[in-house]
Amino acid sequence: MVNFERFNKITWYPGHMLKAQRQLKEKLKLIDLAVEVVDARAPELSRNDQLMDIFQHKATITLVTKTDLISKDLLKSWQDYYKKENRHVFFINSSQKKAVTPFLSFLEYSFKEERKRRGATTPMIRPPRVAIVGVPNVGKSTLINLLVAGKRTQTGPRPGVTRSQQWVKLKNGMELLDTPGVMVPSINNPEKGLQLTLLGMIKDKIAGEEALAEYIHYMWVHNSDDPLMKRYELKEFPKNYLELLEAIAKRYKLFKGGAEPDLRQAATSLIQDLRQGKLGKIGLQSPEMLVDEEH
Ligand SMILES: Nc1nc2c(ncn2[C@@H]2O[C@H](COP(=O)(O)OP(=O)(O)OP(=O)(O)O)[C@@H](O)[C@H]2O)c(=O)[nH]1
Ligand SMILES: [Mg+2]
Repeated sequence: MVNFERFNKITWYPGHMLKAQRQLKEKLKLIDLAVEVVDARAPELSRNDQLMDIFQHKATITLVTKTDLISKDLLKSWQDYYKKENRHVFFINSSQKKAVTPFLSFLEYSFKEERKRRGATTPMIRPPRVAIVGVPNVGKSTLINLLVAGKRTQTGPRPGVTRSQQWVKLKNGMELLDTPGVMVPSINNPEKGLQLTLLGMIKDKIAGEEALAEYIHYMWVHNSDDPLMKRYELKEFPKNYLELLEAIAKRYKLFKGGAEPDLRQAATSLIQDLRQGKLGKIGLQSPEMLVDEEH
């Protein structure tokens, strides 16, 4: 069992995030609609309420990305959950180019609804402007490239790829603002910090690869289904994360100098396998867990 208290509180709020948040406030008057992008593996955990406070008087829609990384059942539970909550939530898997057409229609529809709500009667004389916001690495820039059908923004499997705002114009006239991902300034719960790091939203070195490996081992102890055993050809479940890392080092032939297993390399491989979906479809949060947290 992991004692989370012994893990340090995780904080990753470099200067560029503070600047990004300030620049969003400065641009607020120009923006008609905000799209809050979150990760399907933990849609509520990957929200930044403080960032979204900036848009409290604007129309906002939530886009859940990376639906390919969770099971169909979990996806269905989240869809049902948001329907009941009456929230504007759209789900997408960025590797399916077709998925973008209904989202674009949804954006246009949301924009028209917002104008109606505000009582606007005259035609719009300037293009609608949409800010794409959220925590790092959720797929904001990837979404923009999909919508524009070209490589206009920089993307990558690391947090903090986008460092400055960038406007991108779509064929339908809409202007999208790509923005740097912004993390909450401080995460009080160490377990949540580890989860956000596993989702690639915080740099690994802050928690440390071994701590992340320990958390992955803990997750599997609590999971009956076991792709981990198959992937690493394990005969029995490792008693602790060090045993797991040793087994991975042997499986991948990761040795330091002579015969000593390279546990750090093994931890890096484990984290990579998890993120690339090689250990199965992994959701870190479900609607049921939210209910439990409330009680
Ligand atoms: N599996 C999967 N990967 C995705 C999806 N959308 C984006 N990605 C990947 O997620 C990683 C991060 O994507 P980005 O678009 O750079 O994320 P971002 O939100 O702009 O990140 P920052 O600029 O760091 O804030 C990239 O490796 C993308 O290929 C998706 O729907 N499914
Ligand atoms: Mg980006």
